[in-house]
Amino acid sequence: ANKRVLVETEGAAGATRIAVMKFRNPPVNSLSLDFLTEFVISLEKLENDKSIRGVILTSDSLKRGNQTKVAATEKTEEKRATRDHGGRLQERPGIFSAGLDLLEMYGRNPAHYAEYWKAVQELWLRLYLSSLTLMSAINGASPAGGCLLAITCDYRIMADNPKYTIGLNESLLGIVAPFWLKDNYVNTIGHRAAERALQLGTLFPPAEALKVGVVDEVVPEDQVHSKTLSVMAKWLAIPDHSRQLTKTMMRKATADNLIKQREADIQNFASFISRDSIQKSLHMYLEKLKHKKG
Ligand code: CO8
Repeated sequence: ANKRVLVETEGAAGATRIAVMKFRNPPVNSLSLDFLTEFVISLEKLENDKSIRGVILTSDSLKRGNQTKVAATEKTEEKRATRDHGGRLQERPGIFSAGLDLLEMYGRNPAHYAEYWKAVQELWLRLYLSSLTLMSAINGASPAGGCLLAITCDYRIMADNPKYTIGLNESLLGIVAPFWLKDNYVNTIGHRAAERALQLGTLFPPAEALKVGVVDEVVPEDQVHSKTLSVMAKWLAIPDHSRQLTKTMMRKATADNLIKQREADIQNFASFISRDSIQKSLHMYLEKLKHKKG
């Protein structure tokens, strides 16, 4: 079967190893139900593997474009590029994750919305409370659910490419981030910055993301992976038990707020997203995505 999450481990067997989870869910690494299911299973395996203490989340450098898609039979590196009108190969900016899959939230029935939302909650809880040291190597656009993945991590490093933006842009789609994701944002960038960024749906380019604190570091694109590995080494020098207890101390109350009312949150999402006005907003947003093509 085609894997949507590639898991690669680095380091010798027996010694502490690091795992890299690479998203590969074309065309835009959206968090479809299948992706979420596979992701959570892979993460659970890593949690249970005593030789793994650190995990890096990154994109398998998806590149695609609005022009003619290159035939799947061509060389691997060409598959992710596109051709311009002259037939020349063009590099397209990368995508970390386009966030929740809009097609899981549009034109489906309430039972589907409920199932999907439960999977989204599960992903967030598992990541936010993970005993592993989690880092995001953000090598592409990271709106909404992409930003969610990143802000559950203990550390974020973003590629210095002004085409990449990160943030919770839900309000631009006519929807509202759930309270627990809002809390995660507040815990990351502070109340005032979150209040403004959430209302405006701000997508921050790297320099601004760094300034507001959505990411911890911005480095040249070709150094994202090596830099993440070297920061990871520093984190792994800390004893696990004290680091884990500290992480729990910082995060437990925020996660408990959701755990206490998961079912109500699911019902709330399913009824909100089913509203005609919300479905209409999503429809318009999807149309806008289609028509921005050149
Ligand atoms: N879900 C499903 N399909 C998507 C998504 C998505 N999130 N994003 C893009 N696509 C589709 C496009 O419609 C397009 O489809 P098609 O080829 O059939 O026309 C295809 O993917 C390729 O997209 P682009 O041509 O736009 O690709 P680009 O490389 O030009 O751009 C981007 C990539 C920057 C990722 C761009 O697609 C984009 O901005 N996408 C939208 C991202 C976004 O706003 N996501 C928000 C999702 S909502 C969310 O995550 C949190 C919701 C919280 C819940 C609220 C509770 C009420």
